[in-house]
Amino acid sequence: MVDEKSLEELKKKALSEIKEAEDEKGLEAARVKFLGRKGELTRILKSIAQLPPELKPVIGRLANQIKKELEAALKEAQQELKKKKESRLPGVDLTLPGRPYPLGKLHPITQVMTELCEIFLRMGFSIATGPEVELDYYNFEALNIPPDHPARDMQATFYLTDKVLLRTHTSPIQIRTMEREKPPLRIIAPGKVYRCDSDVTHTPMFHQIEGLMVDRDVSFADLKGVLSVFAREIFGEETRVRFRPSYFPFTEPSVEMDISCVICGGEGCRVCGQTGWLEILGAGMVHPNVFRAVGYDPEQWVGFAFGLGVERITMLKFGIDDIRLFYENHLRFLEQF
Ligand code: FA5
Repeated sequence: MVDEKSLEELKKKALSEIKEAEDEKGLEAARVKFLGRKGELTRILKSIAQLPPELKPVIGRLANQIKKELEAALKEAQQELKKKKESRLPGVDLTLPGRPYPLGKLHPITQVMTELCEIFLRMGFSIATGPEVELDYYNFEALNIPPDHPARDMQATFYLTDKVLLRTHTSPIQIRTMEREKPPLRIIAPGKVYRCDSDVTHTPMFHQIEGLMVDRDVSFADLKGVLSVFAREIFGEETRVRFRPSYFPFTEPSVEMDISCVICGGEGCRVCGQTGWLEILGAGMVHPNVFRAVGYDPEQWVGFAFGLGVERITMLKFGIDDIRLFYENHLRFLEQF
């Protein structure tokens, strides 16, 4: 016979099965089991008529109340399932953490170019540019290197025609700027240059930054001052630099500036050719013939110029012993900067 206790147990069982149903099929099975035509609670409700009269109202009321509770629980569970289904897109698990986006970065050469330019901008230089496909006149002749001059062999040149070439240095921008502007001036010219060269410290395309300062009383001491400040800013206060006499047809006197090799600490290695020093730039006082070529009076104007190799500086800064790594574009190399 049905009593209050067995009804409470039935309710407990039914509620827990409703709660545990994982999908609509499971929920429907629970409904049929307890509230279907032959369901456990339905059977009890039908048998109430046969109960002794004193039990009928108590059991009847309880059984009906449980029926309502189960119906409400079923409805609620159905809504929960629906909500879950809506938040789930096919094949997408929204509970997984997001994938990090790989961030792009500037190439190490671009980073160092920018840093170098900023140092000179702080010293009052402004930026000038020029074409990479250049006339022989600007790359050589106006720079005091006439045709057949042996100095042309210093820079293995890619010629496009007899008179047109890929610029071998940024120095033609000196000429183009002086043709355009009147002195005094103070410019830097960053850019790509090309030479038929390839080994651990040379690539066929590389970057230079040209510097040019022209005024009435510029001296060699100014040149040394500007370049020493630049070296200390980029490599640190304790950097050792040395100036060696050199030769460029467009400067007189000419020098090359070396920096103590940071790869071997000055001991000698394959990068510095066992000397302990690495050449990073060429410089000098502007040759009077260059001033004449652009129509400046060499009696009135003096100036200094320099041209530095950006790859060399980047190698020293980051301790890289093969220049070709910059242009092989392996992500494992590039991601370190
Ligand atoms: C010149 O190119 C002169 N125009 C520099 C100059 C400008 C002198 C103004 C005086 C006045 P040089 O050929 O030495 O000079 O090259 C300058 C720097 O470019 C070198 O110190 C070196 O750091 C770098 N360099 C030269 N060739 C290569 C190459 N193939 N790959 C990478 N860097 C190079």
